[in-house]
Amino acid sequence: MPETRSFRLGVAGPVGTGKSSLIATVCRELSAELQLGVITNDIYTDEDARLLRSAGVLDPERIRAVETGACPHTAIRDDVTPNLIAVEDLERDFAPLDVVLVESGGDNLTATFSPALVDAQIFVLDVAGGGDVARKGGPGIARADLLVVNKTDLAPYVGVDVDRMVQDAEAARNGKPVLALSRTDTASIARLKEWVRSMTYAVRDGSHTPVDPGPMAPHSHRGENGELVTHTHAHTH
Ligand SMILES: Nc1nc2c(ncn2[C@@H]2O[C@H](COP(=O)(O)OP(=O)(O)OP(=O)(O)O)[C@@H](O)[C@H]2O)c(=O)[nH]1
Ligand SMILES: [Mg+2]
Repeated sequence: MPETRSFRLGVAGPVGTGKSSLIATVCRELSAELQLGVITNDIYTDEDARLLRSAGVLDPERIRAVETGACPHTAIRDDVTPNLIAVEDLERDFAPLDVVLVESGGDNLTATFSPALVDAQIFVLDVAGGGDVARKGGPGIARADLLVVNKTDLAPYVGVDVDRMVQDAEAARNGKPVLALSRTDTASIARLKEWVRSMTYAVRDGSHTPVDPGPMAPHSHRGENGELVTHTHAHTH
């Protein structure tokens, strides 16, 4: 890997499952040990970047927003150029960076990163989305490098059995790791930290091969006038 090339780590998952919070946790836990940068993708705003800057866990200049103006899949999968340029600019401005975290705009269960943009990816679900979500599958759930079941502290309030949800997720993943996470559970945060650290070294020494989680199902979005727009995305590999 050239001197200026970081480990690029994607974080995707449905709206509000805790992607920004997870990135803030990684920054808080690892910024003393690794040189970090963050790129956020929001459809219309730079809200996530502002939220992360105000969390005070990383030099605000190392957090940049890409405003995609389109559906999140386009920006992280079909036309990754704006994101790639943002990552490379950050790597150049703060060289050498160890890890650049890229947050996808929140969407549904189908959005995953292209391996042209990231070396590895985390897919984030939360218990509040329902215990059966893990069984619904999809490329992120089945094949992301790490699946996080977040907000386990909320499980008693939403009637979700975390162990069961984790087992369902494991069954869908063919041995790939699943991490039950909560910001109130320090042991789970330690496991997240260890996963990011070991993946950083695996990418650096070439022992990790980026995997494409695979194509997206056709899906729909509300258009600007409230109309339903259904489309698929080209899939090239
Ligand atoms: N109880 C609880 N709430 C959490 C946890 N992690 C995140 N949250 C809350 O969940 C909400 C959404 O978190 P974000 O990190 O903004 O989620 P996101 O996935 O980045 O959201 P979008 O970018 O809008 O898709 C916020 O109110 C967080 O405070 C957790 O471990 N436990
Ligand atoms: Mg966010």
